[in-house]
Amino acid sequence: QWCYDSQDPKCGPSHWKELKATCGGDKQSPVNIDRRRLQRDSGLGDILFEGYDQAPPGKWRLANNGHTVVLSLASELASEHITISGGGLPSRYRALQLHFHWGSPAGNGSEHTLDGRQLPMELHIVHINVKYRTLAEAKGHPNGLAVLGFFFQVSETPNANYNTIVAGLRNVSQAGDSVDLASTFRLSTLLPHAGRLSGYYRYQGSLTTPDCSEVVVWTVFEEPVEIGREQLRAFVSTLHFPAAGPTLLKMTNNFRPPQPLRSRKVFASRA
Ligand code: SG7
Ligand code: ZN
Repeated sequence: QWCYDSQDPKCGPSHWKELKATCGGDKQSPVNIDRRRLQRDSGLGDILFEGYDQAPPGKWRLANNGHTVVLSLASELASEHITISGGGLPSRYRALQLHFHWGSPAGNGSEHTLDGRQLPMELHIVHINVKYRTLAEAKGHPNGLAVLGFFFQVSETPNANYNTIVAGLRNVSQAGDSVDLASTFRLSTLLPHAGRLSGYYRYQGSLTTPDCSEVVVWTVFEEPVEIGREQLRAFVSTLHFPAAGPTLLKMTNNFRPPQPLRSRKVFASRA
């Protein structure tokens, strides 16, 4: 089984390629975004977010999958109308789930880095190409998935839009736990301010966990989401990795470090 170094360095990211050869491939994620080496692409207009601004018909489900906390819709049908398109994406994509990567009380935990710097936390919204029915099918195609990445910035005041998720963490503190959230909220409320989403980076990469399938069109936004210091602390201190022995291990540093860019280019939507 794979893990993060914070669980056991013997199954951490540097060993993933021994389990799945793809994890040692040439198009792996995350990467460092070196802002001096971007290629501006005027074709990268605004992404069209549909269904992001409506409360979904069903309930949100929060789950601890042993590697992160995942938010998805309790009924998969409910996400049918939450889609992204445009912005140079090769197709329309439907939202599947979102999850986070974070650090520890001592350090930051984003997966992508900006000019070599890690940010406190990163949100990933995973979407599937509407041409494909299942994740397994999408994994067979280079444009099968589109993941949106958002960095977090710590503020002294809480971000009330994250209250429902943060309050739910205590119900999913152990691996395998899941809970249906009582309150409904719109996905757009978890994003940075609408209208500040036109700055983003685009490159072709992979899932950041095994099997590391190289099927992801990545979009990483410039504008960070603000989160309160105490809210961020709730992620670091409430959740646990699967127990390996008698003692519980807090879920911290669940990020993969940047992978070589090799012959790839990172494109920028604006100069
Ligand atoms: C997290 O990251 C989970 C996985 C996800 C993986 O461990 O969110 O998803 C589920 C449903 O457990 O894997 C296929 C997939 O979405 C990798 O996603 S990521 O590349 O965006 N970090
Ligand atoms: Zn992720």
